Parts: sequence; structure tokens; C-alpha cells
Amino acid sequence: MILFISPGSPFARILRVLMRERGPEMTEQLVPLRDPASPLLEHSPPGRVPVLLDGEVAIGEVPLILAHLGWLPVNPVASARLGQMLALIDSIAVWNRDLRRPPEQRSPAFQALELTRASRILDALDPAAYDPFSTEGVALACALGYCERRHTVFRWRQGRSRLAAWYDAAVARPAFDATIPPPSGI
Ligand SMILES: N[C@@H](CCC(=O)N[C@@H](CS)C(=O)NCC(=O)O)C(=O)O
Repeated sequence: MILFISPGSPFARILRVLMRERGPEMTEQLVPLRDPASPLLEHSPPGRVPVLLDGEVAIGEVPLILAHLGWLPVNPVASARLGQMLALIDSIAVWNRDLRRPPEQRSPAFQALELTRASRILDALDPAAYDPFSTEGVALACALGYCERRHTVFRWRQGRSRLAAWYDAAVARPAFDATIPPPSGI
């Protein structure tokens, strides 16, 4: 199996961490994003990562890849938590994308909406309920890890000391060390 990834992608990082901790063995293939010459496009026309190539079949979208590997949570409460974590990553990612646009194309109103959404999700969660080795726990750590390295405009630690302590402990393990996203300058 081949997992197509980008080193900065928080979505891909969920799979990369779980793959290191749970197996099965997969090859990671780095691909450029938004590049018409990307080798990913021959397998997956959307051109987004992560994509899992299993034999001839290329599966995109994190929940579908998790389902294929048997890593979706089995209980509904954990499923609900995972859904919120994927929404959190999506919120931060689209907010970040707006900040990459030329200044005249950015939308402060859109950014404010996503700040509110991401803050609301973090303020609603109890970190003690997230087992850091569970799928939803890994997703939470990947969301916060993205903010640490690629979306530092979101001061998520402020006023959230319990969550900050949870994060610092959660990422102190080899699978997170091996997948630290490069800084983006944002
Ligand atoms: N809903 C998708 C989100 C994947 C996604 O947005 N990936 C980003 C990287 S974090 C991407 O590939 N972007 C490429 C682009 O915007 O062209 C999933 O669950 O996998």
C-alpha cells in the first residue's frame, strides 16, 4: 500500500501517525499539491492528500481511508468526537488558505468566522475524554500540531492550559516526532 501525502497536511498526518503505531506497513509517497505534473493525479483526480493506494484502488478522504483500514471508532461517542476533530482541521485549513491569498483577496470576515468556529470546538471539548492513542485523540493532536507549526496565528493555547498540557503529553512519542510538519510562516 502507498499513502500519498504532503508533509504539512494535518489530514495526512492522522494516517501517518496511526500507520506508524498500528501498522500495516505502507510506503509514504510525498506529492506536490496543485501541480498538474503531480504523480498523484493519475490515481486520484481531486489531487488532494491523503490518498491510500491499495492495489489498483486509490481511496481519498480521511474517514474513508480510516474505514478501509478498520480504524474508524466503533462507539458513537468516539465517532462524534472524531467528526468534530475533522471539522476543526477543516476550519483551520480553510482559514490558513485564506491567509495565503494576496492581501487584497483575503477576507477578514471569513477568518473571523473560522476563528470563532475553531475556538468553539476547542472550548467545548474536555481533553480528558480524548485517549491520545485513539483515532479521535490522534486527530486532535494533529489539529493542534498544525496550529503549532503552520497556523501560529491561532493562539489556541491561550486560556486552555489543560488542553495545552494534554497536547504536550500526547505528542511526546515517536510517531509524532517522525511526522512534524514543516513551518509555514503563518
Ligand atoms: N476532506 C479531505 C481533506 C483533504 C485536504 O483538504 N487536503 C489538503 C491538504 S491538507 C489538500 O490536499 N489540498 C490540495 C489543494 O488544495 O489543492 C480529507 O478528508 O482527506
